[in-house]
This record gives sequence, C-alpha cells and structure tokens, in this order.
Amino acid sequence: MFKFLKDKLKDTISKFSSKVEESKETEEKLEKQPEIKEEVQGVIEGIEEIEETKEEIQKKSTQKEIIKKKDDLIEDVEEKKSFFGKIKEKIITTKISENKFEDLFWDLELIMLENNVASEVIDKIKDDLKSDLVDKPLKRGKIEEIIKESLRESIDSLFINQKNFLKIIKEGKKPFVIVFVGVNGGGKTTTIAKIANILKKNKISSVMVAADTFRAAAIQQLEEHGKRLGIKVIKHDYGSDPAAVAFDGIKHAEAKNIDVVLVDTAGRLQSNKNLMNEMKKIIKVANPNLKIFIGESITGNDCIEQAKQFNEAIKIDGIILTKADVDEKGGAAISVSFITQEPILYFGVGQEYDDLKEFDSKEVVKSLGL
Ligand SMILES: Nc1nc2c(ncn2[C@@H]2O[C@H](COP(=O)(O)OP(=O)(O)O)[C@@H](O)[C@H]2O)c(=O)[nH]1
Ligand SMILES: [Mg+2]
Repeated sequence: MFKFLKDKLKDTISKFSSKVEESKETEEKLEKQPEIKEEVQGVIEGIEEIEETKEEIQKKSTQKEIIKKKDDLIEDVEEKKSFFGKIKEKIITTKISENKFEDLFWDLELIMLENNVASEVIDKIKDDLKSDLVDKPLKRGKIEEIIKESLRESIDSLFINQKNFLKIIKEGKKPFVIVFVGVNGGGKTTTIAKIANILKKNKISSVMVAADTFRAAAIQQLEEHGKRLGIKVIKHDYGSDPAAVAFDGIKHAEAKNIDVVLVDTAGRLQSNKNLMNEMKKIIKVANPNLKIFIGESITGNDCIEQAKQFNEAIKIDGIILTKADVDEKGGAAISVSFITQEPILYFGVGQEYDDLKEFDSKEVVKSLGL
C-alpha cells in the first residue's frame, strides 16, 4: 500500500525543500552590503569567545570591586549578542512567502490528487503546512526535515483514534450486534467471515446473518464461509425481507447465548435510494451496537463518496477498507477517516481469513516514508 504515493511524495518533498533552500533573498540583501556581511561573520565567531570570557568572569569574580566591571561587560555582551544574533539568524535561515508557498505546494497537491486523496483532505494538509512554513524562519539544511515533520503531523491528525475493536465487543451488551454496509463487491461477506474468524480465535462466539437476500449467490457464499469456519448462518429465502432475517439472527443469538451477531447486507449501487431505505429498516429493526462501512480501498474517491453517503443515511461507527493489498495509491485510506470523522478499524489485505490487519496510523505515516 502507498507504494506509488510514497515514491512521489519523496521526490516532491525533496524538490520543494531544495527550492526553499536555494532561496537567496536574504543573502542577496547582504551581498549588497559586503562590509556588513564580513563584520557579521567575524562577530559571530567573536560571540563564542566572549561567551567563554563571560563564563570565566562569572566563575572567578567574587570580590566587590570587580563585580561592577563584570556587570558592565555582561551587559555589553548581551547587547551585542542580540543585535548580531538577529543578523546571524538571517544568514542561517530563510523564509517562504505565501505566494511562493502556493507555487511550491502545487506539485504536492497534484500528486495527492493523482493518488486519490480527497480534496477536503488536501486543503487541510495545505493549511497545516502553510501555518508551519509560511513566514517562519526555517533553518537552512533542515528544510526537508521541517517539511516532512509538518506533513507527518498533518497526516497523523487526519485519523480518528479507534478504540480496540475486541474490547468494545467484550464490554458491550450481549448479543452484540454489528451490521456491515457498503456497495456490492466491496468485500462485506468476505470481511464478515474474517471478523468471525478473529472472534473465534478470541473465544467470542458469533452467528452470521445472511441479510443480503438480493442475490441467491450471496446467501450461499456466507453459508460456505460458515461451513469452513464452523459458524452458524441464519438465512431466509432469496428475495425475503432482510430486516426480518436480521431480527431472526438476533433472536437466535439470544436463545443460544451467542456473543456476537454479524449481519451481512446487500449493496446494490443501481438503486441507491431503495438501498438506503432498506438499510434504514434493517438498522431500525436490528438496533446494532456498531454499523461498519466496508469500502474498497482501490476505488479511491468513489469509496470516499460511498462512505459519505452511508454515513449521512445511517451514521456509521467505523470503517474497514478492503483490498489494501492491491492498492498502490492509498488516497482513500488517508481520507476516509477525516471525511466521516469515524475510525478505520481494519484493512483487508487478501482473500484468506487471516488477511485482516488492525489499523495503525503510525504505520500509515511510516509507509508514506514520513
Ligand atoms: N485482494 C483482496 N480481495 C478481497 C479482499 N476482500 C474481499 N476481496 C475479494 O473481493 C470480492 C468481493 O468480495 P465480497 O465479500 O463478495 O463482497 P460483497 O459483495 O461486499 O459481499 C471477492 O472475490 C473477495 O475475495 C481483500 O482484502 N483483498
Ligand atoms: Mg456479499
């Protein structure tokens, strides 16, 4: 994941910083006054010497008569230091004006757009970088580090902190109901099987509910996972009311003292309005503890748009991004939490049951080479 973005970011940051490093504005001003430049260089070296003398005087002077001399000398040193300090700062630092920043940020903006980072997120990153960089004294030789640090902090702050998923379940009511939503083919059924597998490994019992009654194959697919994992699947006939299946699943869990109910749902894009109404009905009947949006990482801005729509319709509580293993861009992963203000819980990283990776923002930032 992020392979493409990481490489491009590296190049762009490096280009950005060398352009800032090359900024000659301050030096040009000093070039026009060579005598000042020379004097400043001399005094910078001199200041260190004076500092040493100051320390020595402070150590040795215990007698009254030299105390006055010492104070005068220290005052003199402080004065020189502050005056020459300012000039020294100008030599070793540079500044970027707002116009120049806009110009330089353009490359960064472009590669983020190419890698599916949502435009609201690009704006936020731009604001963060601008407040860190524009009109601030930036140490020469350290510009790349400063830009990276700023970007690192900005991207890290895009993620809503998630609580530990298993802990939430263990502390929640029983049966703990989770409804999974998202468009067709996004990976809902596969991810539900992966979650059931994690729960089983943690000695938490579960039942899977085939509330995607829109396609006969969807019910069979869940049954197949149930057989392989040894987990009960509650189903009705193809075409029946999904809310009724969800209701049955919860009743079953209550009767059998099962910890968690995992509700699979249909996600047909072609009739968005019906889908959302059906979804709302399932949510009303099942009254879930968590509503998790499943989105395909590789679909980039489409994934973000879907997450927004589901969030507006049913208020999601968390996100799982699938197919992260085949997504080299990663823009959806960077954007989806900020856009929905909900945490990413897991990344799907393959088609096997164990291919579910806990989300860690620090790891994302590291994968970006920041
Ligand atoms: N590479 C990869 N494929 C996945 C992942 N998750 C799901 N898939 C595949 O995506 C396809 C659609 O998944 P499915 O669970 O049926 O999606 P649903 O329609 O939302 O239920 C299947 O072929 C899955 O094997 C993942 O994390 N990585
Ligand atoms: Mg499915």
